[in-house]
Amino acid sequence: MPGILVRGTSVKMMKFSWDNYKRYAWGKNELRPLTRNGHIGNMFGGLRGASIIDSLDTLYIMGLTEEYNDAKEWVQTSLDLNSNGEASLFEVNIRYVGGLLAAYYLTGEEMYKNKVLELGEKLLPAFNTPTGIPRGVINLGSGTSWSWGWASAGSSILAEFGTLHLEFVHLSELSGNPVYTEKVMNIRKLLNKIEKPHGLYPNFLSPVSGNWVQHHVSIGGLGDSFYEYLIKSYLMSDKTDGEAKKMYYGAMEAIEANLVQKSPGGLTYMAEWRGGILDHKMGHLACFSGGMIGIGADDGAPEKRQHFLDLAAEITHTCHESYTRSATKLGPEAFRFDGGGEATATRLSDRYYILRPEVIESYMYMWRLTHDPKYREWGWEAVEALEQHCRVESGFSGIRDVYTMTASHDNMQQSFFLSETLKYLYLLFSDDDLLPLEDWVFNTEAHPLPVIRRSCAQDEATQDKTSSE
Ligand code: DMJ
Repeated sequence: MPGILVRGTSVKMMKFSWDNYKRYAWGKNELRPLTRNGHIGNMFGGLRGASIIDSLDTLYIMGLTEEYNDAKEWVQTSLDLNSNGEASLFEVNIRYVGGLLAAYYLTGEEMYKNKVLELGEKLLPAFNTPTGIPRGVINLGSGTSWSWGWASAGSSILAEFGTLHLEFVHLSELSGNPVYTEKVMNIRKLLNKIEKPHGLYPNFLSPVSGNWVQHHVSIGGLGDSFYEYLIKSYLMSDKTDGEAKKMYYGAMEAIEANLVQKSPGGLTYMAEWRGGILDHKMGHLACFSGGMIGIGADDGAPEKRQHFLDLAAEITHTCHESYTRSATKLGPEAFRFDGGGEATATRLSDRYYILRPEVIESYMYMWRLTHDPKYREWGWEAVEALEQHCRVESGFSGIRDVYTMTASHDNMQQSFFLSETLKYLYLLFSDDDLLPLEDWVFNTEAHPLPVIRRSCAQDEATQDKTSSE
């Protein structure tokens, strides 16, 4: 299937998702495509329009101009940042801050810059803890923050406080206020210093004592994007952030020594680690790691470069297997390598697929890095499966069981389907010079942020020095 045709298909899928969102859920956070209404939820603290903010860059990149203009107008006239609810710091950061930053950098529209700086300021009180490690939930009006009720002993989550760096560095760049960078550098410093079991980073940390609360390690949910942001911080700094680089390759060494496994059938996977005991399970979320290891290959030790590329390809292959081994050719939320099966969900509760991007994300990176046509073939398989099983009359919906052909839909068109899944599909079938990886890093919600060039930073520093003399 020629790339140009599939690219066109991903644009049509975006337009279909967007049109239905616009028609039935305009201004709400997500579309409920079966009941044809909007969903607000409680993740964004009263902020609205998550699907709009998450879609701005995808619409712009795809050349859906009319749709992009509608989205822009909504941000201009209706995005109200004076909300007073309880928000997930992580979700607001990756979707709203990331989405507005990307829209600004792609279009140069000052309005996005003003909005994102206004929002950024509202997030700062979350860092007012004894250690400076933010708590997970913040009231955007009062600034009060607290930990998730479900997180053990009032702890903060590694994947949440470890997934702020890219956006916060850009907030400092745009505002000229170093406070954002200081906040995330403080998190980095603490993580660098603290003792790590076998060099691993557990998922729960106390924002009060700065100690680990539990020894559960995962490259999937609760841990995932912390590792992603280490290598991407290094790349986004024009390869000047040596600390991020060191921590990333150190973490990779520990992950390889403790978590990477080979199944009897020859599939490479990342197990989870619970105080030294391995759980032979891999979440869909962990499938982003194929792409991450791929983009980190080049800057590893010279003798490890090929090894990292091979590992990235093996993990991506395993994740593709989790798709091919299901009836629908979509992958489950989590798959296991024990109990007789390989790369399949054994528990009923793990069989769902909610339009997540991670597997397609790794196809996109691996395509860019290798140009092996299999990654485009796999992307096309995913398009066909999405069309067959997730398209409903008024949008796209997640499904409850990837192993049965009679789909039971979950009635939710997640905003990350528009920001990530469809964008990565589009990029997979585009030329490499569209958002080249040398110039852009994608935040964990697929919002592109520019590499901060050393020469620009130096020029600015010199200029500042000159003007203050
Ligand atoms: C997205 O919001 C982000 O990719 C996040 O890092 C993980 N979860 C979803 C997509 O699955």
